[in-house]
Amino acid sequence: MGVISRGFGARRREADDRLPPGQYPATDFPVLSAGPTPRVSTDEWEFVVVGLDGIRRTWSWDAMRELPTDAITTDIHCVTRWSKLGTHWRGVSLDHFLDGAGEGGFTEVFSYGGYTTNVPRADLVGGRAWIAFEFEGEPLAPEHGGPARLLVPHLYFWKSAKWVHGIELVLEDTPGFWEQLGYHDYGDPWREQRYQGD
Ligand SMILES: Nc1nc2c(c(=O)[nH]1)N[C@H]1C(S)=C(S)[C@@H](COP(=O)(O)O)O[C@H]1N2
Ligand SMILES: [Mo]
Repeated sequence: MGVISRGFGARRREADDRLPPGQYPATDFPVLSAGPTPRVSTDEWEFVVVGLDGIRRTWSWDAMRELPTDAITTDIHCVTRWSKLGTHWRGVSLDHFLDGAGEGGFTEVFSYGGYTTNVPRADLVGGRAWIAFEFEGEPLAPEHGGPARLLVPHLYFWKSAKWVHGIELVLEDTPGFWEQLGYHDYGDPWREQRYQGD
């Protein structure tokens, strides 16, 4: 019996190391949407980057899909306390889109359907954020943000805007949809930045 409890104990501790404070591991993949699911076909989909210079750059679906892709294995953490460990995605690093659009400052991410969220520019570059279009080897389902969503796994999952349409670079941090309703402007799960003031 002693051996078995030690075994479970060690496994338990291993899993817990990957869980930020106050999170539990989910086995399902909950859908959290503030409104109806917009249906965006890849024919009409475009990705827009408005640089600090005010210049608007756009990519069609085909142009986006011509860029090099990354296979991403990562943990995701929702502020409602579920985390999903070891999820698999495919996407294009945001470095490809933000390069040359201006350094420093913040971004306003906007989605089809009207959702917005704010992220410092530095958090979207350096291979830490993607436009993701595949989940577990399948095209990303509409309810999870398909055809493409932002994936910023090191921040709470509300920063990973579903049905992403574009990013505007700005000098001042401007709260997005959930941030205006009291959620944290940055949202680091390891520092439990759930609400303004955390
Ligand atoms: N456009 C859009 N993106 C969104 C949301 C939303 O309501 N609309 N919800 C956010 C929240 S709070 C979370 S936890 C995740 C949920 O993603 P999922 O539904 O794929 O689990 O998407 C985030 N991105
Ligand atoms: Mo969330």
